[in-house]
Amino acid sequence: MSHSIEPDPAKQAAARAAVSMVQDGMRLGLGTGSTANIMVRELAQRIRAEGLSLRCAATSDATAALAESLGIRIEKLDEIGWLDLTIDGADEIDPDLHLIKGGGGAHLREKIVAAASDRMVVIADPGKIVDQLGAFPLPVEVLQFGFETTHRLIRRALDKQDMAEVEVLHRLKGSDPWVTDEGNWILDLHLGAIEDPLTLARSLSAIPGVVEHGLFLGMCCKAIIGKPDGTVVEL
Ligand code: ABF
Repeated sequence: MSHSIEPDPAKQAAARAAVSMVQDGMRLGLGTGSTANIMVRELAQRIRAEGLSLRCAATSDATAALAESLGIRIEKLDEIGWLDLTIDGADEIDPDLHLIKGGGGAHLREKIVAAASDRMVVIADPGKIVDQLGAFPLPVEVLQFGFETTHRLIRRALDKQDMAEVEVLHRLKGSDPWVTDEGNWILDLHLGAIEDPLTLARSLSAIPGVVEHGLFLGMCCKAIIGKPDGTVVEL
């Protein structure tokens, strides 16, 4: 007997609404995380039911494996070149559709894929909506080479922006460093609130050794928020 776990109805509603935007012939970016996983399953069903012909790139090895297991062929982003639509999850969404992403550790590839897309649509449950970004720790992917130096430079950048209290924690998996799909490590910045996301983003990007941070500013064109009753709201 198989025990299937019912997906969260809010995430499912958001995922289904986003998949309804997909049209035959599209080039798609497939996001990462539990909501994106539901989206990949919904997409596989539509492909099977309607015989859609799509070209798909994935934002993580995990998403690629899931998609392939459901019969969706995954190509390298560079083979496709440019994407019509990327559908991805988020950790926080503010009123301007600025995002924190990377709780799942995939924000580097997620940002590259989103930047190569005409449209990036975020799917989420209502718990992801915030007035101000920052309660969710901001992930920063950092090269292993010179890791402690990069850590110190991030610390210094935060101090200069009056954020001396912010904890900067090396993300672990058990007692080992969390390793991203690109072989890097992650620092999580426990900011509490981000007063000026753009200045913070610029200062982090300016540090050698920082590969990518999880602030997605001005990249998302629409957020589809599913509700537990199965309806959605678009922001
Ligand atoms: C990815 O997965 C992320 O960038 C974000 O960290 C996370 C959201 O996951 P979930 O949908 O499981 O909340 O999209």
